[in-house]
Order: sequence, then structure tokens, then C-alpha cells
Amino acid sequence: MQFLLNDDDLLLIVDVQNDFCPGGALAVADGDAVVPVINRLAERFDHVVLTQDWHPPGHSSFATSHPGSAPFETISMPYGQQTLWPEHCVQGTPGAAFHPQLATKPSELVIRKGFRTEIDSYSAFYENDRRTPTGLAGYLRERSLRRLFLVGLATDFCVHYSALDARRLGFDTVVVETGCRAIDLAGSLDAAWAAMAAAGVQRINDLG
Ligand code: VGL
Ligand code: ZN
Repeated sequence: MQFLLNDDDLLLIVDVQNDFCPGGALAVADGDAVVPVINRLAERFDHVVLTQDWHPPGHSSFATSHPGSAPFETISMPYGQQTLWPEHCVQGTPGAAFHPQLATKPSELVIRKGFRTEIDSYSAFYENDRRTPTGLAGYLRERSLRRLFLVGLATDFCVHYSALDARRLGFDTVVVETGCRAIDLAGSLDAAWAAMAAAGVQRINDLG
């Protein structure tokens, strides 16, 4: 299928940061392979927005903040279940920087998320309580941007939650699979695709 892009379409590039790429603290297998794909896609959009996972030291999503816990375990937080992660994307560190080959200059906005110690934020729209907004929805509405194409890391966490929230907010939502890579914890990738399909997220390989 060939997509005709309009000037109210937006490419949302999720968390293409060093810590999610090979050699990083929370490396996604083959994570850096999305970079040339995304750079090529970005040239076709009038609007590009980046997200950046941006945690303070000692963030509550880090296993090291919960003595006796290990990375990839799940714990209960006041806002629900939370997977614990290795320390990653700490504000101002090289791991939190965008991949050096990612073409960031065309982006009109960088949404940082996960910067509050007590709550994690996977989605570009809401923190993990699913209620505290990042401001992205207001930005898109005020700019009359209606259809979102999502790419980035990781498919089953931040891309997945962003896509579900985008649908919940009424945006047409497309995930471009070749521009994504997954963590895949205990079936999380299959579950993510099923949830996205049920929410009306369109899944495509490429723009054609
Ligand atoms: C992410 C786990 C923790 C992501 C961020 O970008 O998918 N995953 N923080
Ligand atoms: Zn994170």
C-alpha cells in the first residue's frame, strides 16, 4: 500500500536513544537498525516530533531503587503494576542522548518523559497512571495535526503505550513496523500487537 501523506500528518519518533541501542544500558536487540529507516521516513513528513526518555538518578522505575528487586521484575506502585528496569536514560548522560546518526534537526518538538521520580512514563501522551498528560495532545490539536505515524523503541513499551493513547485521544494512528524494535519480555511483543490491533492502530511495514 502506498500512503499519500498530508501536511497534517506527523512522524512521532519514540526514544531512539543510546541506552536502547546495542551497548546501552537497556539495549533493544538491533535497536540501532531503526535509525536509517527513520531518517528516510522523516524526509517525507512536514512534521516530526521526538520523544526522549529522561529519568532523574534514583528513578522509581530502576530496580536499584527497590532493594531486593532485580531488573525485569514487576512490582506494585500506587498507579499500578510497574516493570523494573536497569538504570537507563539518566538525564544528561550519554545514554540519554539521541543516537548520533538520528537526524534530529527536522524535529519541531522534543517531548521528554519519565522525569518525575515517583512515576514512570511509557506513553508520549500520559504517564503510567494513564491520566497525567505530557502536553503532546494539546500541541497536536492546536497545530491541527490529525494522523500519527509511530516509529522507534521499544515496540512493546513506549511505542505500544503511545499508540494506544493516540487512539484513545481520537488520532488516526499508524505504526511503521520496520522503524521499530522490541524488548519482548515474556510475550510482551505479541500482546502489544494484539492490543494495538484491538484499539484500531494500523500496522504497516513501510510507507511504500
Ligand atoms: C522504554 C522501558 C523503560 C521504552 C523506556 O522506550 O520503550 N522501555 N523506559
Ligand atoms: Zn525509561
